[in-house]
Amino acid sequence: MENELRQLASESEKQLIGLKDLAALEVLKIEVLGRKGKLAEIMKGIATLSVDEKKVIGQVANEVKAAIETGFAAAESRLAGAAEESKNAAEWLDVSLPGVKPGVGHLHLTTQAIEDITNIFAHLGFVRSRHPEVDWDYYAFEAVNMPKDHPARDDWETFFIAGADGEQMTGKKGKIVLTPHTSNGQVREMEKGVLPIRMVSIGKCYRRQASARHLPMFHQFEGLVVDKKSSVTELKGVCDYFAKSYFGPDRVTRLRPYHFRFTEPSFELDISCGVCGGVGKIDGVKCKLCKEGWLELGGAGMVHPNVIKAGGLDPDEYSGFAFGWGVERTMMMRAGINIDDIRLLYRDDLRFIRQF
Ligand code: FA5
Repeated sequence: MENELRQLASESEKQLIGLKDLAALEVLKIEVLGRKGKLAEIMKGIATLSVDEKKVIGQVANEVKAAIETGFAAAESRLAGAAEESKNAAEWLDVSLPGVKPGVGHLHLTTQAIEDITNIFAHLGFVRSRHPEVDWDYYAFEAVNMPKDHPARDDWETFFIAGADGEQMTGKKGKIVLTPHTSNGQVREMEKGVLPIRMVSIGKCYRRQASARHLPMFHQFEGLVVDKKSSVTELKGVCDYFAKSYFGPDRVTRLRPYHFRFTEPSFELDISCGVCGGVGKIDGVKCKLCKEGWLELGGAGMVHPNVIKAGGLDPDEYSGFAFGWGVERTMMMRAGINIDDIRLLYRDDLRFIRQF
């Protein structure tokens, strides 16, 4: 029996040396030291021994058990160390290597233009304001002197909003529309009752139009000044300041007589062409961009007395001027941004967007 015990000790010592991992060690441990393991099997025989033999064998058995357990503990710490080392090797990380930089985007060129425009007008004391994109047709038309059924409304090719029943939605101030111009903000701003007004309202506008020069959704910036005294000279000064700040100090503007229902007198504002310098020709050949030296920026004029009245003010006491220009068209005119189809701006083509 003593031999059996000593043999078990040397056998398990050899087996422990050959073990590859902790899982195999666990299996061997149950096989040798488990309740029904080899050591327990040998120990069963002790019951058949005499008292003296029991003393001797009992002592040998204790020594062998302690030796085997020490062997297992040593093997366990060796295998655990090896496991830790191979895990570290697999997960090794050189923290001194430069990291992978996440891509950083930039503002869309329309957003850049809106920021530039806001800042230029802020220098003149214009405060940015916002007015609804979904509005009653009262503010988009009637309030700005375009009565119901007036044919001029057709120029604003408007989207009307239908309810779930498919019928036109109406509210307390008329039909609900997607506002086709930012001029809906004129009377809304006056209704706030804070005077004098120096507002620049920049927002989205919607029209049933789509072509190389027309977007169904575009942005306008609407300037409105209402004060006790205001003049065409001031309007021209503001236009010049904007043109020089946004396009460059060499650019000049001109006001060309026009007609809008909400301004009187009304103008179209032109800006001298940046390509031919306002001459209309380059080396005797017609300028391809402007053909005649000027590019159209948008509408402007002195606020019509009926609009002042609609805003709850007395036109004998207050007057003002207003202008409304397209953000996209203005931005496209700026030197370096010559694109031949305005719809490119919103096609989400990153090859295009990343250029600006
Ligand atoms: C108006 O919308 C007037 N409310 C402007 C105004 C305001 C005049 C205040 C006087 C006083 P118009 O329809 O011309 O005007 O549009 C103004 C500008 O918006 C145009 O010059 C153009 O730059 C831009 N625009 C108009 N329709 C589109 C479109 N479908 N896509 C892109 N830009 C457009």
